[in-house]
Parts: sequence; C-alpha cells; structure tokens
Amino acid sequence: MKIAIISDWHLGLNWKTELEMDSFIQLEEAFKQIETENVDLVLCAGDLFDKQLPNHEVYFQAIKVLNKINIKNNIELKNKFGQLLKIPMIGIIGNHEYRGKDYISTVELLEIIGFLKVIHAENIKIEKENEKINIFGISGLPDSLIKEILNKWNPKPIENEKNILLLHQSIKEYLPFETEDMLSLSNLPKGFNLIINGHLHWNTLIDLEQGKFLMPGSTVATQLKKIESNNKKGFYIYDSKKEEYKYIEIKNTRQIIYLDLKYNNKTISEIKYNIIEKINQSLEKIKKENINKKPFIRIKIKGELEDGFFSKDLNISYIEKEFQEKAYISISNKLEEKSIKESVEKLKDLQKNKGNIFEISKEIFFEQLKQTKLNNSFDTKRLFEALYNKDIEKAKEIIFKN
Ligand SMILES: [Mn+2]
Repeated sequence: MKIAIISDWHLGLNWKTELEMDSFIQLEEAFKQIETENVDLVLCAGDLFDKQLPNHEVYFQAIKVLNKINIKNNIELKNKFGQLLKIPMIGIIGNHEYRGKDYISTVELLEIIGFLKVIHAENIKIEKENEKINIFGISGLPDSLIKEILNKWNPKPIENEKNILLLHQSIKEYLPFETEDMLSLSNLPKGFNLIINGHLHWNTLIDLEQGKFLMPGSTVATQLKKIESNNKKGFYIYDSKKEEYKYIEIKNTRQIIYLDLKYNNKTISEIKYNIIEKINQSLEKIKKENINKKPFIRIKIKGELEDGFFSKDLNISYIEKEFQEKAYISISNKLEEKSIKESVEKLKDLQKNKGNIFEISKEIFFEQLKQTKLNNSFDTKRLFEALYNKDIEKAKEIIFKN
C-alpha cells in the first residue's frame, strides 16, 4: 500500500492578516503533489484547523480546497455514519480542535461531509491485495492525561499484520522544556511498526526498537521557530510493501529565515547597516531558489552597544518599512547599553552597602543624567537639591540660565 502521511494543516492560521490564505494554498499544493503519487490512503495526525471554532469563511476555504482533492477511494473507506468517503483519509483530532467528548470538533464536521474518518482510542483494518494494515489512533490530549488514557485504552497491535499508531503529543526528546507527564520515546506504546506523531511542526523519521517514529511536521509555518525555519514544509509517502519512506517538500512555500545577530561595542548606525546587509543577503538567496513569495525574516539582535548609544534609537520600523515590499520582517532588539549596565551594578553595590534612600536616589539621578550627556552643562548637585526641595522654579533656572 502507498500511504501519504501529513499533519498540522492549521487551516485559518493568521486569518484576517496578509498571510490568511497561506494554510489553504500550501495544503492545496501538498495534495496536488500527493495526487501524483497514486496513494491508497492518507493519514492525518491532527490540527487540521488552527482554531477550535473557526468562522464560516475559514470552513468555506477549507471545504473548497478539500473538494478539489482527487484521490480515488479504492479501499472503500467509510466514515462512522457508513458513508463512502470522498477521500480515503483517516485522521485524529489535535489539541487545537479538541473540545472534549460532549462537543463536535471541526474535524468531525469534515467527517460528516465525507472527507475523512476520525478515530479516537480505536483501530481500523485496511485491506488491499492480501495486505492488512491496522490503523490505531488517539486524539491529542493534555500531557497530564495521555499516559493514563493510553493505559486504559491499551492498544494491542495485531500479530502478523502491520500496525500504525497515530498520536498528537509533545515528546520530551524534541522539546527544550519538559513536564513530568510528557511522553518520551521510551514510553511510547510497544509493538507498532510505525508511530506517527503530529503536534510538533518539523519533520523527522527515526528508528525505534520495533519500528519507526515519524513526524510529518506542519504544512504551514506557525511559530517561526528556528527549527521550523531549517526544515522545509512537506509530507511523507510510505510504501508499506517496500518499507520505503520519502519526504516530499511542498512546492513554493513561504520561506522563513531566522537571523541571530550578535554585536559587541557597535554604534547604532553600524548595527543598522549590518542588519540591512544581512537581510539583503537572505533575499538574494531566496531569489536564486526561484521562490516568488514574500519571506518571513525573523531577526534577533543581542550584544552590547558602544558607550553613549541607546537601544531605543535603533529604528526598527524604518528597517521594516524599507523592506515592506520584499519581506515580512520582525526584529527583537535585546541590545544592552553599557552605561545602564554599569549603573545597575553600582546601585546593587549601594544597596549592599546599605546606603540610605536619599543617597540611592541621588546616585540614580546622577547616573541617568550621565546617560543624557547633559551633566556638564549645569550644576547637577544644585539641580538635585532644588528638585529634592520640590522647587521647580529653581530647577528650571539652574538648567536654562546656564
Ligand atoms: Mn499543531
């Protein structure tokens, strides 16, 4: 059997922004490519929609895309209402659409229209020419519940047949943080030839003891994480007879570029020109790859400014405007100022030495004046005394009559 494995479409992502059609366009492109692979079955590991309750426009676009998919239902797969499906597709509910058993999820709405069969804590046998594959699946559940519910369900792979399990969970080994309850590769259910996990938006395929662990990743970039920008969006094609897997990138997806820039002792304009240069280099690279969509460029700036320069003077919106025709740019500015760093240190010292409030406030005042570079133009001590005595007229006089 030939099986397409795809996940996390996040239909309706960035709705009401310039990027609102990306999730639909990229899903349509993915299925156009899947159609050419002559697959028997499509498996989808959750998060088909971005929101629990999308608006009608999002459903409209979703149904429009799904209606165009042309994959014959040769295995005669039916939904739970006994209707033959328009697409031979089996899916699970992801955390983005999970609403509990008392409510209808977006994915179940797609099921009743005939686009897929939804499974939860159950399995279904698919047969084609003497080949039997059992598809098991469970909805994406909170970390605090998944182990307990998996234990209760206790999915049992069927001997001498192939067994595939669909999950939508966080996995310890792939995340920079972990919770006690989070599943790890070592406590995944045993005995499956293939475990497919949605939820994490980058693709991977590794060997486990008995079989494979595969994450198709999302079909659209969501959180703009660095790991997502290093992987191109796509899906897997699994040939169960040949035991072959291939990852296929979706054509013409929007590119995400992640620039981590660190500076030391640089002025604002040096930094500004360097950022512009780096953006231009990235745009050149994209041009060479013949991608005609405006990319995302996410820039993180760190490091220390030359003395006397202020982080707030880096005009981020100027850079964003400069490139608005060519890229979506988001800059996070974490530059540190030398003088502020030093004054904070000094204040810490003062506190340690138990300076009184009057002395501390005086120190803060002088430190802040120093940063404005005005402290040579008038008598700062006199100004402080005047302000301390709430004598505004006197303070004005000291500043302006110098
Ligand atoms: Mn997701």
